[in-house]
Amino acid sequence: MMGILNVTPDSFSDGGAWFDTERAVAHGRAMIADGADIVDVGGESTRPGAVPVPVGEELRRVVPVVEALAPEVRVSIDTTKPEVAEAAVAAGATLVNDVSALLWPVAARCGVGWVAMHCKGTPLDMQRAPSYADVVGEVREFLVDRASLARSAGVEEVWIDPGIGFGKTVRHNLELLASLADLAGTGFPVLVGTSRKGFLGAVAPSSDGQPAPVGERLPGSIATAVWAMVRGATMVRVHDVAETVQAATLVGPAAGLSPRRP
Ligand code: HH2
Repeated sequence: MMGILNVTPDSFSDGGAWFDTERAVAHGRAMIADGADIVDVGGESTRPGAVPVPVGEELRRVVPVVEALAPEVRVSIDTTKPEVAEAAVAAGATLVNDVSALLWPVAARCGVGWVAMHCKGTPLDMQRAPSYADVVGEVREFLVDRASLARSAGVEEVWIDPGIGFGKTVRHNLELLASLADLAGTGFPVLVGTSRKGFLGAVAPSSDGQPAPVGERLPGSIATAVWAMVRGATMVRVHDVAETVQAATLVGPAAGLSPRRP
């Protein structure tokens, strides 16, 4: 289980909640207590339309939080900037979570793991009519290509992630979730992040018929996280660690999941 720690003022679901360093560290510790195996620290929102954060500001947000948590839990750094990835590794992070899928040379140089996530476009433009001839095939081909490059460059631990909500329509997200076994079949461990994302609210609207707002997406977040695990994801990236751990603990034995992976 990867717990999400957004040290940002503007993340789509919890912007501002953990922007202060002390509050962020306390929330990281709470997620450890709830069962997070990895805490994923990010200092820049990737929500649709998000404007990039200057490198100095991103460093200021994440480095003290990584430093504080790294002695207590495995920390990943959610960034697309080489300078931030390197500084976070120096502060104790051992995994680079990269939504641009371009930072494998940094992971190779630093001797840490790397997550290649698929994104069509950039957060600024990714939701402007994304289209694919074959979303599952194209995402798989892209990820295997990047993951193989990383392996050849010497990165030993390489994860792949379909990038739910990143340049995808609701239908694309559902097709990718339905075909996770396909990604798992590549042999690379799969990470999936559906937590609180917009497609959950679109598929299962509120009682007034409107898309369910962020605060009403916990059931869908848990259901899709458990689904992902059952269909082959080795790790899920979630905001609500305790709730997802409880669901996985219940479903796990019936589905033949091992309690903690990796
Ligand atoms: N989703 C988000 C951010 N980083 N990394 C991976 N590997 N997979 C994901 O699905 C993923 C990710 C978006 O969620 P969140 O961090 O909660 O929001 P924001 O980008 O607005 O901070």
